[in-house]
Amino acid sequence: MDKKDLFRQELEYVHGVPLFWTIAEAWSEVEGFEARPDDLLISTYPKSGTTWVSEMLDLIYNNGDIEKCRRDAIFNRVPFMELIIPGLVNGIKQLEALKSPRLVKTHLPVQLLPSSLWKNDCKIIYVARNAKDVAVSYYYFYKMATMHPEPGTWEEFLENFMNGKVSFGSWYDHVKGWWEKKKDCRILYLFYEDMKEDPKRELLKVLKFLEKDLPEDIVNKILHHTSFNIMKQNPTANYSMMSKREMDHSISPFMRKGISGDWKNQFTVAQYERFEKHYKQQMEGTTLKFREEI
Ligand code: PPS
Repeated sequence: MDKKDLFRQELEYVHGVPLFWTIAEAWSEVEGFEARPDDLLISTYPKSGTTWVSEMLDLIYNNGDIEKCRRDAIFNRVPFMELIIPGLVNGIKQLEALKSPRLVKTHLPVQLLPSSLWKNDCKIIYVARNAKDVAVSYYYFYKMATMHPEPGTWEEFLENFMNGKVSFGSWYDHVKGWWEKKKDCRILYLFYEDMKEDPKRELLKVLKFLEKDLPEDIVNKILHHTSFNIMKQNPTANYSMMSKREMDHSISPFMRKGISGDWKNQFTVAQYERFEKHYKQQMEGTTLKFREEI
């Protein structure tokens, strides 16, 4: 296959959810993923704090040993399960090669999760972020990460986001689907905004969920190492080890702003009003509530 064909292609639908076309092509391989009982799944809608919580978890698993966590780039330490791009990456094969206990990243909506993760009753940490900040972060990510189709203008992208016509589908379905699932499964549901407000409180929740104790000084070390400014400088956490063909940080850095409420700098008043109306309809009847700034 000609490599240039991989990039900036239209998304393909899998059971109604738009995905990178290479994932859609390899779907049976994704469905066949073999989970292990001690896998920890990190599940998020894109741009919701995946890398942040992944770095935190790798540090927890390594008792705060910073050097050990510099052994490789975050996308190799915590493989992106469903990401299959011929000649570039295969999350399923990466995971097969990892020793237990594994950290597994996914952006799949709950209904598309490979069944072995449910059969093995794997623990899951889900991180959700408010829709408007996700939309903004996703727009800049579409611009810099060429596996996505061209984003078009912000106005056009926002329209597609609202209609679920972006990679991994509807934000609304994703956050609600996983919220419902937490009633029956071992899911710790976290919010990006809570992590911004009080990272220590949220890290302690993670430790409790993992039934793990760490001394206070290690907890503080992990918090320092996972602060936005430190992660932004860390080549093994900031995606600078990804090829420029795949991610061009000169267009927009992966570690962009790392704040809550940036949507205020992007939405026009008209866009805000339209979005709010649509949001109310989409989120009607759910107990799931978001904060939009800290
Ligand atoms: S991805 O590509 O979907 O896995 O991206 P993801 O890691 O989920 O989200 C990227 C956004 O998270 C911000 N980020 C952080 N914010 C605060 N603190 C820390 N440590 C941190 N690490 C990553 C990152 O900057 C992206 O958000 P924006 O708003 O674009 O800055």
